[in-house]
Amino acid sequence: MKRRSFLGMLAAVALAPLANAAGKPTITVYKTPTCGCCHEWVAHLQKNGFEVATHDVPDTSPYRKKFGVPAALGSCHTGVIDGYALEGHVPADDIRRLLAEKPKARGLAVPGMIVGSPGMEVEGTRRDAFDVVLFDDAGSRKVWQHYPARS
Ligand SMILES: [Cu+2]
Repeated sequence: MKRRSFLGMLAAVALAPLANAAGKPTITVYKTPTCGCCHEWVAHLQKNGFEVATHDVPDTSPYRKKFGVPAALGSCHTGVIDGYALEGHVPADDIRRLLAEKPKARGLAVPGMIVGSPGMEVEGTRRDAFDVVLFDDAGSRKVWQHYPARS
């Protein structure tokens, strides 16, 4: 076997847990059945190349607990991909960067419900400024990406 194809094979094996048969990374999302903005966030992810497996649950807080999302960073839905938690309206670009850089962390969160964040767009309305927060189990919080307000 040529060294090059062997390395290619290794890369394919390393990426396997990330991707489904179609080669798209899959995000598992826990949301309540009546959450409209959760649905819109899922649509945003799908539009941006992610496969999404949604689970309607009566309450998302047990999932936050299960996946290590602090209550203070809570929002309306909790997603999981490749061992990372995704809380709230996290933009697809930031998830892609998370999967590429693989920082030592528990996940990304956009706490609360920010007007103008992906899935929370209101036509004819501003976007509020918000931060995507990288958090870990030891209480560290870092700004992964800042989004300025937009009128
Ligand atoms: Cu929401």
